[in-house]
Amino acid sequence: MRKIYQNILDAIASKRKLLAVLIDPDKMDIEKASDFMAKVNTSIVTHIFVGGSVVEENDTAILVSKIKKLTTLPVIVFPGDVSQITEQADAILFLSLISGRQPEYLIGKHVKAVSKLRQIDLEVIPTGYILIENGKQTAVEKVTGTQPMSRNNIPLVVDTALAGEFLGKKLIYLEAGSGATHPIDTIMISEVKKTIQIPLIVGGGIRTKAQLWSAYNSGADIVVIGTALEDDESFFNELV
Ligand code: 1GP
Repeated sequence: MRKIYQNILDAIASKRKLLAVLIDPDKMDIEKASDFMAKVNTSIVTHIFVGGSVVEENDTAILVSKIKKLTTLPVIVFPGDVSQITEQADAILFLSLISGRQPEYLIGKHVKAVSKLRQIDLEVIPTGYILIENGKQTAVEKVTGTQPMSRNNIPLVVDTALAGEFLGKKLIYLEAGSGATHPIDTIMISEVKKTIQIPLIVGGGIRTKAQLWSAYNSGADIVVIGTALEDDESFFNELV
């Protein structure tokens, strides 16, 4: 079944906004997964992203397998590394870090991933991943050794997103970084959205319902929330 991307397109065509909760296997206590997923299932969350910058081998597979038993929502690998690919999931964001100039994160790890991907039935969704500076160094910067793009140079970010689309990416992900101090600026979201035809994901530093709605109103098709729900599960009460 390769329907995750098509379902995203269908949702956008019918003007439905999508919300992904990001679960980091390194931070989620597997014993608490049932309670967490019960809250996810009664909220407006539409997708589960699983991944992290630094995750122990097999932790992603164990967590995804557990989550799949606890929800009918699609589970998508958002990998920090090749080792996080697991056939238990429904799809993978095949991320190319197009804000950076590090060959390993533009094509190197992708080649390494193929031997695993060709053996399993995982929907592969090519994604242009754009890291924007947010006031503090993010895990993505440290792990990848790349610089984020300036949040003040919106034209360059717009051109980068469109270059990603021209390269054949199916999604663009504007990322402020996990736990970002400043979420992606609303003007940047709207300028990118105006320019690209493919769906737009926005994540990093979104902690309130107001920030969520301003991302949607600016043009985000999918918003990703991780830290805010990890830190305070009562935030789910606002997402029903
Ligand atoms: C990080 O965009 C995601 O990759 C989510 O960020 O943890 O800040 O919500 P937060």
